[in-house]
Amino acid sequence: MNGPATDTPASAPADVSPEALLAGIRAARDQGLAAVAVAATGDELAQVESTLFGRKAALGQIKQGLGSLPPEQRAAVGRALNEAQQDLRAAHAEAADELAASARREQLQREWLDLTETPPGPERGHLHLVTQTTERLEDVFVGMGFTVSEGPQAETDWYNFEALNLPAAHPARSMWDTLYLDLGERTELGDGEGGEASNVVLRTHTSPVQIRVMEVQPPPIYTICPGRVFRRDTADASHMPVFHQIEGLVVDRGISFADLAGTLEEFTSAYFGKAISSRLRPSYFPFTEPSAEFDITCVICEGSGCQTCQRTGWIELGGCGMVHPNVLANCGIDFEEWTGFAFGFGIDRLALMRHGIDDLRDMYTNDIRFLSQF
Ligand code: FA5
Repeated sequence: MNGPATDTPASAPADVSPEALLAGIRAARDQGLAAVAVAATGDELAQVESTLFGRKAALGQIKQGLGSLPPEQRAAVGRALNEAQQDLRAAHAEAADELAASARREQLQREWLDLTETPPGPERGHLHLVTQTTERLEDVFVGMGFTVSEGPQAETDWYNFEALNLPAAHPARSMWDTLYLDLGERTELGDGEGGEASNVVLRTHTSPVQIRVMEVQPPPIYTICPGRVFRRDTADASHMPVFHQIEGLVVDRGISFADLAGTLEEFTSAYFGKAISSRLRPSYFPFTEPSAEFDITCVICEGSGCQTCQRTGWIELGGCGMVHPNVLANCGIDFEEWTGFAFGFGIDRLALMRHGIDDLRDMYTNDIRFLSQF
């Protein structure tokens, strides 16, 4: 493409008669318009601009010669000079607009994306590993006769702690570093038995759903409560501040610790296969008595001992125990007639173990290369 026609700018005429100056102005204007017309890029136009309006511009030099004209001739030449300059400025501005618009059109063409395009077969999206795990757990428990219950993620102090036999001064509250919500003027969550609005927390476990179920459903109760929970934990390989738990609750006549152990064993082999079994270790939870930790055979080494299970052959999955009589009483259930058990474990850690994932955080960085493996 030809470069801009500015290589030989019109120069100021040596003759400074009005006629000569007017002729010089016309020549400079025509040459300038031609240069603007052939500038094909923003850079070329910028070059033309400095030639037309810079210090050495032809019209500028002619202007300097105006002073030597007699005053009565100066006005006409000056007017012609201004008009020529205005013509050049207008042509330059129009060319600049056109070049910018065409650069934008080219950029859009280059960067055009078809957002309706779907990637071919195997790259299609699928459920997140944690959702898949939750759905599988639900299937296993529903197959064992459990229903599925849900509760709110923002809970009052009553549901998250007090009804679960954790009164305000109970030292066990320190087991869950809690995130409290500032609701300002809103009080609807804090009304009634649920406590004050300022005592609304992001639930620290799924156990409050037990209370909500027992409040409205008379026994017998066989239910599981999966859901998202929140703690003031710093993210590391085995902790997240937002994670998922699944709670199990059974309340019926004559329920014993043996039923709890049998249910957890049944679940373990249904979910992990026959090679994996469960065991209970004495522990403490304020809402169950007696309480236990629920371990399963290490899924990595199948019990022979490895780094993941710290050579014990077992991995801790969650907590469990017989529902404390105070908890049954808080929900209006006669603990002389009914007994029950409850358990709760972390879904994210369960998925981690089942798939031999090293670091819990990998599940939440949303790297498609990681997620597409599951
Ligand atoms: C509880 O939350 C009890 N509500 C469980 C329970 C229910 C006991 C019913 C008795 C009866 P714990 O704080 O241990 O217990 O948490 C249970 C499980 O949640 C842990 O075993 C672990 O698998 C998981 N978990 C706890 N903190 C985190 C975290 N920060 N990130 C991921 N998983 C976690």
